[in-house]
Amino acid sequence: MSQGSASPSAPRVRIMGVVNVTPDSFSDGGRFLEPARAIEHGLQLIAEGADLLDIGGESTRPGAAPLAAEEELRRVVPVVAGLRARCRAPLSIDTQHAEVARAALDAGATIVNDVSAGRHDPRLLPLLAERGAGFVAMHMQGSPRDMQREPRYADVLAEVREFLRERIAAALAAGVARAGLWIDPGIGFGKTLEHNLALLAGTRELALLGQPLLVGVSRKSFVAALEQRAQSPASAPGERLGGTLAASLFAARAGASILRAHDVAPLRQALLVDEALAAR
Ligand code: HH2
Repeated sequence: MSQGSASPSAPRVRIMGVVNVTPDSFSDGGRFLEPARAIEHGLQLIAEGADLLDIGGESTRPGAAPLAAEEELRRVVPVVAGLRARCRAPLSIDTQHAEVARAALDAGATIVNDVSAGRHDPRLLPLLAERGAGFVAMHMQGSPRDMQREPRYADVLAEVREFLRERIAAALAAGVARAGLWIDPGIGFGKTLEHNLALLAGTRELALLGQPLLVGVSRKSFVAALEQRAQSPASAPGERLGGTLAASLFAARAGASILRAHDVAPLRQALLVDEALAAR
């Protein structure tokens, strides 16, 4: 979980490639449900420059119903094991369930990415401590099923900052190592367009919390919401690369350490150019 670049010419910012082993993810559901296809996809993302992979078996898109842990396990474990056998990149498991996390850690994952930041399953933080696993603690208001109904904050940046501060303390108190603890504002998770923009604009402030900041803007609906606000048609998730890159570079320049991305090659190219120019 080091923050340094793998080689002097690689981008400073790390890229976490997304491998969704689901029938219903918002942007690529059903494409990689077969384990062999998901494994090939993960290897392709590494070839494109991903520094680590995030493997998920449950969609957390707005409105998604919770999935039984057994089904989630069935989807992700063969993919984690297959990738572990074929690459050296760190593997993260995107889950809210301790039993899924445990099986994925057994199969070779070393990081758990939890959109509930350890609140959904009280067994998760002790498990991470016991295994010495890395942890991504993300902010979400509500649950995926209801989070976009009417998200409300008095001051979204202050509230998310306080939440992340509290989850850092909870993780450390449970015995999770500070060196493996990342935080994430949870773009699109219980947030309106204005909330998402305020959080992205506050990236520098969130980075001051002292733990590496992970940001996931890839293909998210705030891009389409901005198009609609500009009286143009809303793009489909697979058509949001321009907006994704703009938000990614903004977050990277403001101190994000890791970007979670579906489209790794164009993001890496954009980061290389942006970092080279910023260094002049
Ligand atoms: N976004 C998604 C899922 N997991 N985890 C973190 N830490 N940060 C994020 O921004 C984040 C996340 C949503 O993207 P995706 O996995 O492509 O969609 P779905 O949840 O529909 O599978």
